[in-house]
Amino acid sequence: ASEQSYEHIIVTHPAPRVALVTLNRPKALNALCNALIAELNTAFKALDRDDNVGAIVLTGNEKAFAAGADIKEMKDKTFAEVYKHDFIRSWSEMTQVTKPIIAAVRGYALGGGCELAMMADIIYAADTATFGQPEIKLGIIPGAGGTQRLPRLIGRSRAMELILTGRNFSAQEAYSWGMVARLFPSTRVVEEAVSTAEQIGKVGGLAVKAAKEAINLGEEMGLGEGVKFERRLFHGLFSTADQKEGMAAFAEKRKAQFKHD
Ligand code: CO8
Repeated sequence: ASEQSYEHIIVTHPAPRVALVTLNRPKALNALCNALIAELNTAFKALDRDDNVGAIVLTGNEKAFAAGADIKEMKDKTFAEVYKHDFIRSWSEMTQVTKPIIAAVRGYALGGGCELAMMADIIYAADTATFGQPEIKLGIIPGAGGTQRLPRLIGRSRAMELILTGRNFSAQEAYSWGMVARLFPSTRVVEEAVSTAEQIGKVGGLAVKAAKEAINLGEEMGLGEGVKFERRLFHGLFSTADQKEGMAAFAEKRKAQFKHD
């Protein structure tokens, strides 16, 4: 249902209820041009609506997840242009997707590429992947959430150092700081992400949606409000068929068959 052909991305369905979105501008190391971001947003919207999709994996290729915003496309832009059209704002549409997104990062995830990975809900990385926010070396700063998400993920001092110097950091560093959930050999990272997405696709879709919503909205709230919001969502799930099925299956010692409603 969400099949459509694109120029800069490829959308496939490698496992039940899993969509795999592959960035496909290999000659430019998946530099994120406007057309690519527009396609990505269209694809994510369609997949979010598709009842046959439970979770999404986002990847690039072995050499690059994405080497950042397209520098050649933006180098001559003026302040008036970027301000008038609110350049980069459309990038954050990815954060409106309600289904889980797992970024499977191989190769370079630099600048906007690192920011794109951080907009995902889970990051799996190849042990050879390279992350970085090199914008400072181009006379700019991260513009797609890097100054906000990186410190929240790895702590203020580390994020400050990385963003102010623009030095790359390794997958091992990203893993030891908690930004990356799991490391794999490069040849396995996508299949592992797909396998996790498949697992997520099997449990109740409404509970998955509520869990993601609680975690994400909680980040914008104080602890007390967040816990209360969580409890309201928790209460709401008692109105779903999946809650009745999940608990009945436990009591009857059988496997639950979730219908995602
Ligand atoms: N933009 C445009 N083209 C790129 C980019 C990029 N970010 N990265 C690589 N390319 C192109 C190269 O120009 C080259 O093209 P060509 O063959 O036509 O010369 C091709 O991809 C292959 O790249 P290299 O020959 O450079 O490959 P190497 O293996 O020698 O080097 C590197 C790989 C180290 C990753 C190198 O390509 C590099 O440093 N790239 C730029 C990294 C960078 O600075 N990224 C940050 C960009 S700024 C940014 O993302 C701002 C984000 C702000 C929020 C969003 C804004 C839109």
